[in-house]
Amino acid sequence: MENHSADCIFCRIIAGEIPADILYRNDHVLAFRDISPVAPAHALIIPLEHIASLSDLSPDHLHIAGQIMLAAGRVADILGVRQSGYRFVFNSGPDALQSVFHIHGHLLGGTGMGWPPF
Ligand code: DGP
Repeated sequence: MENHSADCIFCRIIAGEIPADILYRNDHVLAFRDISPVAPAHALIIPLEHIASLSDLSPDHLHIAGQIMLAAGRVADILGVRQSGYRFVFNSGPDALQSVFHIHGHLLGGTGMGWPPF
């Protein structure tokens, strides 16, 4: 697998070494339900390539970044929240409480939300 990190939990989900409730997969991204959901619909969308955080994206990753954004609408459809609305959030670094260092967008929906988130 391209740029697989053996000690990354999300790379291990991609490799099928750790079970997950998979919602969607294509040649570029994987989407699965968050193990600790904070909304009725809570999925994570990750690139198959190991990239630690948003801050590590380079222009070489433009295609991957686009694939992640495109997948959001597809996953929202699968979760039944495309019409009602959803939020797509990336935590990057300590202030944002990023805990898994493989880029993941949190797709959150199925309930009304507040703003700002702090
Ligand atoms: P963040 O704080 O943005 O890095 O969010 C990481 C998310 O990953 C957190 O909401 C919980 C989720 N998570 C961590 N380990 C696993 C796992 O093994 N399986 C699944 N499905 N989700 C996980």
